[in-house]
Amino acid sequence: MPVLGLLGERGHGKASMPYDKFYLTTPIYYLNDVPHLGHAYTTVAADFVARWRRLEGRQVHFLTGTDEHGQKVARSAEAKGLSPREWTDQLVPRWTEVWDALDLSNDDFIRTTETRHEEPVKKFVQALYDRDQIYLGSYEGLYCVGCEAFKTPDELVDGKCPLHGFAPEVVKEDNYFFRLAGFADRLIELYENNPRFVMPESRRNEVLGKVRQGLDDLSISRVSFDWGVPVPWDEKHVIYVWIDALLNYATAAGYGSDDEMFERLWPADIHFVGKDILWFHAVIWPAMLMALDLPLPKTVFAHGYLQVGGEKMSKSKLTGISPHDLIESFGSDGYRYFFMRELSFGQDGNFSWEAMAARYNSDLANDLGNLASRVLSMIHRYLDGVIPSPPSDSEIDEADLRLRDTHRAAFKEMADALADVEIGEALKSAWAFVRKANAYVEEVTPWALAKDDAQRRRLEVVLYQLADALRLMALMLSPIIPHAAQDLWERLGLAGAVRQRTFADDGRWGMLPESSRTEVGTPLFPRIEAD
Ligand code: ME8
Repeated sequence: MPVLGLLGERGHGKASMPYDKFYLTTPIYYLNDVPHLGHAYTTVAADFVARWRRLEGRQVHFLTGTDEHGQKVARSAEAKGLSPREWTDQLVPRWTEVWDALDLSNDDFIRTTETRHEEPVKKFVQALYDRDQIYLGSYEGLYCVGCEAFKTPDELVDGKCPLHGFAPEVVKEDNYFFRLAGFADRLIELYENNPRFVMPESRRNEVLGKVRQGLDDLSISRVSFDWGVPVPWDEKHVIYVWIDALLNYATAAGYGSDDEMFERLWPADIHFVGKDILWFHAVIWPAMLMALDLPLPKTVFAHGYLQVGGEKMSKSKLTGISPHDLIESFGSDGYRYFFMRELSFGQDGNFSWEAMAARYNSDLANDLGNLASRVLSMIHRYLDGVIPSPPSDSEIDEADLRLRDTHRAAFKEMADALADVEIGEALKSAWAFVRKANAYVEEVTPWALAKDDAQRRRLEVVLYQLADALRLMALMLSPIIPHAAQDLWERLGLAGAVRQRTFADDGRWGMLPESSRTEVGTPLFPRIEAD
């Protein structure tokens, strides 16, 4: 992936920016309940990547939304004594308010009950039928409403679904089937020829191994309930909720309604999903697209599961803590940073209040927050809060060059890590720069320089460097801590929104304008006390 804007002070000026779209998605979440930490985990990760790509100068399209059809949602509505439509209409704001509180920058939010989705879904399924990719058959199987999927006996533990803890229901119906079995060879070829189609690699191997064992055709309609999109040629049936749901990625991009938009956005560059739903995204979804000769998404990235208190994921524990509780204590920046930094993105990971407070205090309050307040206070004390002129090449010494080199290396490592969706690694790299800037303060001791009039210009040079370092941090950290980054940007006397800048325009040293008026302000990240 080209890294636009990897420009040091010896940079080459503006990179020319071709139209370079980046379309990324989260799963669309079931509206059977309110969002929990697990849903927020995927969504924040996607937002981090979306914001980073925008700073790279790409035309980002970031989609999230809600999955509203099917038995799972219908039954939760029934339990509340509401129609599915009333229930989902009530629930959507509960999701969007959490996304707002977490500063999500999504460009679109799709609900599968919208006409812009339902009509194109019918078109897609009709096109499959017209190509003889769908036939009527009968099915007898075990259906888990929690997963909204049929289960084979070997997928059950003591007769129960291991993810949901209850026994699936026996279903016997006439269903329409999609000829999935016929796609096994093409899918294997896809995984073999495109190592990045399923990431990380361990997941790709899992999928490959399973598909090599062969595929069955897939039941794609249901007749026993009606909360769904009707099968266009046989309206007794509704389309299986997963077929309906997967299509959101295409319908939201204009499939079946806006050809010009679809042409521009499709295929998706990356679908972020949890490992629980990898099979649908890595097998069924590409087969559906192949069946209509449509381009395939470039990457499906399946991350691990978040656990609470070190125990195996339990839904009641996970839903016991709402994202709001954590945002209240740590702010949305603290929330975003913790989950992205602490957990290795591909693997399962743990949440605890203790770990979150420790990480917040060490990285945000100490490393970054203290650096900002020290630097801004010294500029206030020694230079009346005004940014001096940038140093010329001859005024730069070895210590200054090492700071700049650390920035360059950290930025490149961060960009490379994000291109590989190694989210925790990206933040580790960024913090190498933050820590180096703290070490530089100790090395150059501005307070000692301030005592010696002969060192006046040297004092200006080091404080300029430090203020400029804060500016570069605001830019490269704005995708993960957007509030604090904007705050820092403004305290440095910079105008406008840092999220609208680009690495190409602003990623070099020496771009902090002379005479900017800075402000010290309150701590960016007030320390959190242990209890
Ligand atoms: O599966 N840790 O929706 P869903 C990390 N509607 N992520 C978690 C998690 C955990 N403990 N629990 C949930 C559906 N997630 C379908 C998707 S897409 C076309 C249709 C996240 O509401 C993770 O991304 O059950 C997982 O894949 C998703 O929520 C499941 O959300």
